Amino acid sequence: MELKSYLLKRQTVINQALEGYLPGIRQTPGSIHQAMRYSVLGKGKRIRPILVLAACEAVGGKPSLALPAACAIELIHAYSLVHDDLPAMDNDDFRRGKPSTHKQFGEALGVLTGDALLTFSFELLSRQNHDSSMRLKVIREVARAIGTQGMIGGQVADVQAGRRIDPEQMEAINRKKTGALIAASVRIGAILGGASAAQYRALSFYGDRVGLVFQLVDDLLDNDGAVKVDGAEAVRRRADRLTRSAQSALTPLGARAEPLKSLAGFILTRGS
Ligand code: GRG
Repeated sequence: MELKSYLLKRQTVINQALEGYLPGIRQTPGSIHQAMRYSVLGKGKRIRPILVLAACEAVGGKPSLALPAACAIELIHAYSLVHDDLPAMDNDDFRRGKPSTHKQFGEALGVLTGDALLTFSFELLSRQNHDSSMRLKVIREVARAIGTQGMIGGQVADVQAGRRIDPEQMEAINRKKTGALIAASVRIGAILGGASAAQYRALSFYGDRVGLVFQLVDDLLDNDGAVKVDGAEAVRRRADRLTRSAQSALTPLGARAEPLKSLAGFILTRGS
């Protein structure tokens, strides 16, 4: 399949939906709505929402029904970036080729923008066209992935880690900090697509591995994290192995999982 045009099509749909969901700047208080739009719209690969739609598709669901949830995941990702860039965290002045949110709008609005994106993401998750038990499952899945057992927990462990960190600790941090949201993206796509128990298990396995690969590749690109602990060669080999095992897990899903298979390859070989 032609991944480039698939990605472009999905990115366009997601960007249009995000544009429509986010509150307009004329709505009071305009400043925060402007900062939310600034933080979300524009550049961004949209990997996580694309995974939501592709997982839904892989089990025979209609991707358009999973669009609000896919966008909610992107809002959560944007919130994590906005907060991660704050002076109290990584203190980054630039993000996606422009000044980071707190640099553009000030620190207080930076904190509030992250909070607002997170809050709004749950409103979107509750708004979907699915029955309430499915909605509840999705909300629980997302909340778990980004709470103290997931993204926040990983970030806390990262912030508090000493200089000497062993490979197991590193992997535990990666799994939670970045892997959990990616794995949850795949799982909620599966749930919204009406996955059977076996399909959900296969996609969970896939999501877990792809989530880890995402962070390993990030470390390879930045020459940081796992690369400092294990060396680039070992990290590259591990990422290759994990990708192959993620792709094998898709076999029972047949041709409908082709996009997910290509996406795993894209996550492994991406250059940014
Ligand atoms: C501060 C609540 C809080 C959480 C921080 C995920 C995270 C935890 C911080 C993000 C910082 C970071 C740059 C982590 C490395 C992996 C990562 C999330 C990279 C950026 O994701 P991409 O490549 O970015 O999907 P785009 O811009 O394409 O959306």
